[in-house]
Amino acid sequence: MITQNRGRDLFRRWEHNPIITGDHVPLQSNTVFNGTPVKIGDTYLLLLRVEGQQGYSFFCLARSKDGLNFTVDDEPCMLPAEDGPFAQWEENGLEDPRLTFIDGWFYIMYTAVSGYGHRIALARTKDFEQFQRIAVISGPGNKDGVLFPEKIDGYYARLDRPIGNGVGSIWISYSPDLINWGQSELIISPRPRYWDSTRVGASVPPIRTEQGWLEIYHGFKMTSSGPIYRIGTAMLDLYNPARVIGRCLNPVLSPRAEYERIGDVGNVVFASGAIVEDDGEVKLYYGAADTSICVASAYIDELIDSCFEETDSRSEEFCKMSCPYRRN
Ligand code: BMA
Repeated sequence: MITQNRGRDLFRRWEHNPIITGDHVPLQSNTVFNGTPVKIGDTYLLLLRVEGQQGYSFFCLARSKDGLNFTVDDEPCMLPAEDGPFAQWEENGLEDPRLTFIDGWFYIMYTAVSGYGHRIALARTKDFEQFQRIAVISGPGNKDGVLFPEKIDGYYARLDRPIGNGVGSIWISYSPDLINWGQSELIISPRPRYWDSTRVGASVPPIRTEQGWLEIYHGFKMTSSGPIYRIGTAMLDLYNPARVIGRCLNPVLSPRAEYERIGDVGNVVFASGAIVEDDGEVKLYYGAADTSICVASAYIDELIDSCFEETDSRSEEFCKMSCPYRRN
């Protein structure tokens, strides 16, 4: 599908973007954005964040045979829990799901929102009909949880974005059972001067490549008219993903199209998942202006190269620049 190139972005937008808007959702919805994809055989599923007219979000499923033209199911597939241990943490909605297939299950890391703030929660499904909630797996002030698709050294691993002192950075944590998480380490910080100078967070569950774990992340820079959310790439060591071995200098996708510039929250491109096709094409699904869902595409080799361009990014010097607050 690689099509429209706006010149300055490595990712090429599909010419018929946006692929899903509130008009495609057969429910009373305000907007739909930040969907996470999975491909099962020749069927693409997109788990969508739908914001209802009331103002809080929940999840719906959309289906497609080509990854471009989707039909949204008639009923939501996951609503905020109304009773039980999750209800207190989901009373303001479910946001930004990220899907990872591991050990025969599709795991969904999502943001549970309550009056106490954002927490990362974990659910799973085998068939996208029955969804089991597993646990709330972070304290408040944390979101953008993405699960690695393999264990590292016998442990599950995740990236997330806790806020400490107002600084949002990407951290890594490990778990023996997906419930208890620890050994947390800061790995990617905002970079002064750059497009991701104010805040960064994980976006797409890490993609295994020969060069390492490719992480497609988001970052923003604050401006006098608010943040501009862009998408970038980083490469993590395959065996020790706490070690960042590459990071793009330039964003790989920035808001430029009208549907990315204008919406409920303008100047936002925000990815939550990607499909790597057999020929190396990466279809990136992203929310545009918190109002619609779009797709853009690039080749995996281009994305790998973007992590290493224009700098000897494997050097110690680079690693310090990537994460200035880290001590080793
Ligand atoms: C982030 C998340 C996303 C949202 C983005 C831009 O913090 O809340 O859901 O798309 O901001 O508003």
